[in-house]
Amino acid sequence: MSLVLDRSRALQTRAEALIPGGVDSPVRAFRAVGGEPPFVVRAQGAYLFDADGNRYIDYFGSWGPMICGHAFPPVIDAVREAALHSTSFGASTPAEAELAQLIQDAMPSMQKLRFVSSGTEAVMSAVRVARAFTNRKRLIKFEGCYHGHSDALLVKAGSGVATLGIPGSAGIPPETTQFTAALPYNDLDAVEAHFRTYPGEVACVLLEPVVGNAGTILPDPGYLEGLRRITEREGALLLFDEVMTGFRLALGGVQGLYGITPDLTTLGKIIGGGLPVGAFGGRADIMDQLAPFGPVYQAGTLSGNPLAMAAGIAQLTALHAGGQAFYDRLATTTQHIAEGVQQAAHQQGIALTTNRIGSMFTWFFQPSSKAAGDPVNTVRNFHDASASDTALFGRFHRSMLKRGVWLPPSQFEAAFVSSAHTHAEVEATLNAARESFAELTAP
Ligand code: KE4
Repeated sequence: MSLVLDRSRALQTRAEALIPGGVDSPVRAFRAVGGEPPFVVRAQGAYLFDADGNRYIDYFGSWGPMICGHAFPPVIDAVREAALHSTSFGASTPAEAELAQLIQDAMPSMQKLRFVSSGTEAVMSAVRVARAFTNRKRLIKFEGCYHGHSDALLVKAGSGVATLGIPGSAGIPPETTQFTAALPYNDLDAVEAHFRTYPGEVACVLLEPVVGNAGTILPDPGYLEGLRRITEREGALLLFDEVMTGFRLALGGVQGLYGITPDLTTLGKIIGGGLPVGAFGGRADIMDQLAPFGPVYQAGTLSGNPLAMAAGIAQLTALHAGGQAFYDRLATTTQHIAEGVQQAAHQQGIALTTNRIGSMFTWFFQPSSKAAGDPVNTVRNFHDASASDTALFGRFHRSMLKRGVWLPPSQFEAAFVSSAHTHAEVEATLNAARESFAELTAP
């Protein structure tokens, strides 16, 4: 069985002549999994369709935004209607405060917030305001966490940096990252030690409260509470980067699930309904440091873009209406998919363990340290994740792709399920996995 990708191959050749690697974001190039990336021409519900007419069940959902499935009618209608009135004004619009209210209703810690056009911008801006508010320089991040590609944060990052094995990145002077410490996730002692070494110098501790960019990794019981306690004691700010988890795991994000109030939060992906939106926000006394009234400069031509606001309002309105029942259904579908494949792997002698929470999951190709019955969430940090057999993951990815299942093209990414994934997609995915495992173990 092989995939016909003739038109995608020709499109790749054309793209590479104009765009580095033929991609606008490195992870799309399939470097970590091998094979040729299909070029997508349209998507609907749980499905992607490529230039050669192949159909795939989508498990990366534009890397998170498509929680309601592709071409979600309320989003499409809202964007179509907004576009009739022009596509950008560079002036304030009613929609910005409307979307901000939908966010604040779900995450009351975001007393004030500002929209930007990407998650990278959101985290970069939040770090700047944290440094200004505390008058401190040092940052603590965690290995495997990815917070976008701003210079100071590309230190032992996850996602594409981990995928491509880039230690940081070229082009970033060491002077820029000298104040950024990357500590092991789920290790409070390491955080305590850093504060002992640099008392009064740490502006903020930032993390993905549930990690997605090393694959899915959950906080140990007490970990987030410990970070909150330490940062409060030390006068440092706690920044939850919920660009991926915001509105993904619950209406109130990880901070709502775990009952932790961060000082700052960053969002993206879902709040834009697939259009370019990021947001950063938190305590009003911190956010009021921002221009035009405060001393911290931050700006953006397309920040609060009317089409992006319309898409975000439509998607978040649907999520608010769906409530907990929406997220419960997502979690149930995800459990069937993640655990069904886990079981098939065990039955067919493939070493695989699953980390899963809500509609995020990752199959790590490594032995499960738990009994086969409950092989969930045994990978606790990036070091654990790095022990995975990435070559085997690559073979699995290629095998599933030709069977019409498109997984995120990296062991160090989270997979996502949408409300458009139904029993039919679950069964098709399990069948494809069983056939793929048989192929991987064939003599
Ligand atoms: P963007 O600048 O890509 O919109 O957001 C950066 C970002 C910040 N924080 C978190 C927790 C994120 O997950 C991201 C971006 N996530 C990756 C996927 N793991 C984006 C995919 C890509 O780089 O193409």
